[in-house]
Amino acid sequence: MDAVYITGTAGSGKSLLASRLLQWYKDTKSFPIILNLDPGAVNLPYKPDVDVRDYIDMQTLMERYDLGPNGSLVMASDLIATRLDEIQNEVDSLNPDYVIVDTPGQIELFAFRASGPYFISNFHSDNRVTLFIFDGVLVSSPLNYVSMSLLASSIKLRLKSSQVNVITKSDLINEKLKYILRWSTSNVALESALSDEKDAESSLLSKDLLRAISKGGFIQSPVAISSVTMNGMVNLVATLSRILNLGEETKD
Ligand SMILES: Nc1nc2c(ncn2[C@@H]2O[C@H](COP(=O)(O)OP(=O)(O)OP(=O)(O)O)[C@@H](O)[C@H]2O)c(=O)[nH]1
Ligand SMILES: [Mg+2]
Repeated sequence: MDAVYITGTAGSGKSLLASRLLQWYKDTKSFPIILNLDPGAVNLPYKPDVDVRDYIDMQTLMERYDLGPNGSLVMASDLIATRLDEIQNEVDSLNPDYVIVDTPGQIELFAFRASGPYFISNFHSDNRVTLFIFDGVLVSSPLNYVSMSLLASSIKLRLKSSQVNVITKSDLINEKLKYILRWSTSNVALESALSDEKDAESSLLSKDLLRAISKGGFIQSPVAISSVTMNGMVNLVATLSRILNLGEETKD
């Protein structure tokens, strides 16, 4: 069983992509399942096969500990790791080829607290890969692109997993996609676009950050997709297969 974790900022398209990957793998005659790890999910575009909400109930947490919506989300995220064994057993009993893991919308609760990294390193699978989603609509300026690359690097540092960066909603950004893809493959093009920004201080800081993450080997060209038109999905699935097939040596 291979595990594909889908991470990204709130509303970036994690859940819809999870449902599209599920269908893609089903169409190729594999047996995929979706594990929903978002205790705060209200409406999902798929029916989870295994659901953390069966183990952690936000409403009960709010009432029992007199918490507001944010406090209960923090607590619920911290509790995910405590249910790892039960979730593992439920997934194993289904014996899938792929488990697609949809993670909480508030990425800081999953990646920057202890629970998410603990879950990923202790949940057993043959191979694993993490997707980090760049919301295409948010990365259409060079300054935002660098900020998002920085966030992608810090998620990689925290989750210690092979990572594929993905730009979603490519159908909404049409022309701009070509610039984003140029920045993603050429630091020279990105620095030149940063130089054209009016905000000189942010531009300079972004160039420094870009050089730092580039030097650390964190720069990685994202795969652009649309979960609406399905453009780019072939590339994404091929990239995932390559990493998953490489196996053990790419895990960390
Ligand atoms: N046009 C377009 N819309 C998309 C795409 N991917 C997601 N969306 C829309 O973006 C919104 C958010 O998508 P979700 O899949 O719920 O995003 P999420 O990251 O799971 O959101 P949270 O879990 O709430 O953080 C929904 O209205 C989706 O229909 C895409 O590729 N193209
Ligand atoms: Mg979601």
